[in-house]
Amino acid sequence: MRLQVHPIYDEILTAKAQSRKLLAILLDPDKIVWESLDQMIAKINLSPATHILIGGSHVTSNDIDKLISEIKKGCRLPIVLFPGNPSQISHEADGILFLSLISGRNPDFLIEHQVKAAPILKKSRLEIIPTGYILIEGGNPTAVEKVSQTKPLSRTNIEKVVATAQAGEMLGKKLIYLEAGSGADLAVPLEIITAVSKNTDVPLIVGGGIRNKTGIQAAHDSGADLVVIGTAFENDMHFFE
Ligand code: 1GP
Repeated sequence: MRLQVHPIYDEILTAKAQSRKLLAILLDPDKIVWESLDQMIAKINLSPATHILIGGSHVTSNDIDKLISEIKKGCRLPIVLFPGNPSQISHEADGILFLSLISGRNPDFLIEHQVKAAPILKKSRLEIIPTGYILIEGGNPTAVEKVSQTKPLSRTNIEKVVATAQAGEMLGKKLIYLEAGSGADLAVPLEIITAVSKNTDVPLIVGGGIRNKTGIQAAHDSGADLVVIGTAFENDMHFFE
């Protein structure tokens, strides 16, 4: 039988209970500059990051295993998969956000990919973290919107976003991820973060379009337990200095 251990999730719960804010750097395997990987790992080690997420909406790289094992040689942060589809599963990682795109109505992203992934995950040692993934309008069409062929929730319909997050929680999701989309013009509105955080109990991840320290701070202050930074670090390795 698969031994169930949850060190990553337990640590997120502990951090939430202690109001200790978390930060993840999202790495897209397609955008890795291998020649400067060591330098990038050194920058991650000097940053306030607590987690590394690996994945993207449409990753074509076959080097996810290699990337993770290289990172592990020089960095002790937990590595969590953030996959756009089951082809991005790597047994080298520590855990996986087992995402269901609950803001959308595309069955492929609600359950089909998960059905395909389940037998693979059942045999793996990855920590599986069921996550309700909620896409919010980010001002421009983002990759996740295009790939999933779903409409994001309106930035102004806070009630609908809260109800979606609550439904996710009631369905047993252990995390809620509010996503504006990678490279979004507009990050998730702070009012939405506040409302979801006040009206749900599970830890809250927020990402998409956050490109400076003020944005990170504001998301944390509004109730995000873990903020995700992708593009800003990808464009500038010195971002956290
Ligand atoms: C995307 O939330 C993450 O899924 C990060 O977004 O690339 O805009 O930081 P950015």
